[in-house]
Amino acid sequence: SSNGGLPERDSYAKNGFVHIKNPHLDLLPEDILYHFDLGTKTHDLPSMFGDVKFVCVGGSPNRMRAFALFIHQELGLEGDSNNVADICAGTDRYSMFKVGPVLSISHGMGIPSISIMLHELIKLLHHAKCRDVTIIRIGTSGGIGIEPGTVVITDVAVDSFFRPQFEQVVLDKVVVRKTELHKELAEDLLQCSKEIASFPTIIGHTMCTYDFYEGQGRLDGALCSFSKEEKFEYLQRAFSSGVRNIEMESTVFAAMCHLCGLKAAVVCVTLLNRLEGDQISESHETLTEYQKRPQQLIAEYIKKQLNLS
Ligand code: DUR
Repeated sequence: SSNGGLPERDSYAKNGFVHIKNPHLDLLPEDILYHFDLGTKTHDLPSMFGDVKFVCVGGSPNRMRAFALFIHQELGLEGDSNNVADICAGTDRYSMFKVGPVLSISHGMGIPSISIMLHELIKLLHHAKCRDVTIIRIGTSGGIGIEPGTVVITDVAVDSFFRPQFEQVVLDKVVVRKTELHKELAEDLLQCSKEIASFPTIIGHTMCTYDFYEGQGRLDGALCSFSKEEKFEYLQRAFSSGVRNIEMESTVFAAMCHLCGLKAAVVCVTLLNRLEGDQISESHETLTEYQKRPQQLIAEYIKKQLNLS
């Protein structure tokens, strides 16, 4: 083979480049990544981002800044780690930080928000000619039948009907896309967690919904149109089908990364056990500690990949 005997990448990008499945894009004289406040005419994207190998995304701008600072420390990089600048400072939609080969970006809450970010991120990686990029969502979630603080590595992202698919409305048609994630990457991450071993980590299905309250069977929203019994019956059925946590971004993340040939994983900590309640009532300190767990796991994985540990 032409790639030095390495295994074929199957659906993963040829030559390691991302796939841009849009014939119209080449016709643009300039591509403005509006929500990042970046563009192909205004910024030298290859020199800014060409060396990126790991992209980590998560909901909150502050958490993704904290992750960038943490990675800076962990990789033992030069310079003032307190001085990591927001590349997207020109917009308050998303925040972006770069430390060596690691890009850390916030995506907000929910499918529409992460989807907009991913369109522009994938185009950015394309314009910058990045190769062999691994992308990981590090997030929070509600657990089903597992101890709060458990980290769930997603094998398959499923929708509210427990189907491994994402439905995108395109014009007035529904396009159904697979929500496959990278199996080997999930296994490698689980192996890393065994080496750290300071918190429980499992592999399981992740359910992705369009809402935090009624959409996740919560009884404590402003609206609730079902009984307590119906809630438990639904969550039990989710558990029986293999779902271990619920969040709001994984299906579209898996679908888009898969189509564009990015090696992708979803790693979320559970903030509560939904069979015990709906409100997130742990102390601020406990929640902060929980949210560091996916970061520690990914830092370990990145160090291993870079031969730093
Ligand atoms: N999240 C949930 N459900 C939970 C806990 C966390 O969806 O029970 C995730 C998804 C969303 C944000 O981005 O965190 C909502 O708090």
